[in-house]
Amino acid sequence: MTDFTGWMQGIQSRTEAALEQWLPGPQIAPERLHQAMRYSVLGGGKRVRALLAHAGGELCGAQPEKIDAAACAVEMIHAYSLVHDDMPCMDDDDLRRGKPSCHKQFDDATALLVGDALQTLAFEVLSQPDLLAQPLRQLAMCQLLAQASGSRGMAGGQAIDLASVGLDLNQTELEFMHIHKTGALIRAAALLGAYCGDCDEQALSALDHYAKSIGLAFQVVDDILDTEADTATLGKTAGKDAANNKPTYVTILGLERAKQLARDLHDSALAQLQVYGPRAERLVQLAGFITQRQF
Ligand code: GRG
Repeated sequence: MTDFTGWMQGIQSRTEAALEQWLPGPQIAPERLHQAMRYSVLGGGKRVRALLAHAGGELCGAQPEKIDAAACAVEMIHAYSLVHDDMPCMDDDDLRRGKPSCHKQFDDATALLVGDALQTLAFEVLSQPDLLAQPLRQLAMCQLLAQASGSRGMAGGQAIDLASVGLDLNQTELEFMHIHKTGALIRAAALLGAYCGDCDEQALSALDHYAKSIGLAFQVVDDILDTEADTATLGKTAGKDAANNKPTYVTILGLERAKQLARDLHDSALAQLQVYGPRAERLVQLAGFITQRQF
């Protein structure tokens, strides 16, 4: 096995190349929309969801070329969510991935359309006819991504988030919001990678448990970074949650208990993976990366 950093950079660059291919060129009409889509997707982001898709796929012996499609689809949904989240009607943020957010660089209407078009492009990628030899499995993958993104997944979590401003949520309510808002897509990323390979029920269940725990850990760490890191490091506005009077793991638990929770979730994520040995190594390394990241 290569080192984790080398593996990560390899996945990041192959994902970038695959996204580049899927996104319509900047000279293709309507040029401004395609330029804004490319602006929002390419050249930024940690690609955590693509990494999860590949690590989940490795657990199940999937071919990297197949996983690329799942990774691109999830990254497109993620990019759409960031573009819409930054708009004035939602979180109203001017900075994303270290540059002006899409509606600042272009305009509100374009940003709205960028999100819409990225969402449908994700399903175009995932439904391409020659992706898998098992069409029913591929249909299940489309269904999984749709559920993870929709009102019982990410969009629902966003609705709860918007409604929770100024409220005193308890930890259970906060967890419910994050399981939907960020956790659902993170879970889908790992499982979609696995579906590209050949997984038995036990491996899928271990991966499901891993993805749920690491999805929550991702959010706890995000809350910690929002209080501890600076805007330049994050590439987005730091301290935004406190400024917006939003409940976070840090406001509910305090910094030290939030850090302990991230460690506990990390350990829980790995609990069922030991039996898979080297096949699960990337998942193990990725859990460490997600919980120890600085941005
Ligand atoms: C608009 C339907 C709709 C949903 C938006 C996920 C989301 C819901 C909004 C993002 C707001 C936010 C900052 C959430 C915290 C966790 C998170 C998703 C951070 C951004 O993800 P990273 O760190 O971003 O993976 P990069 O840029 O690395 O891809």
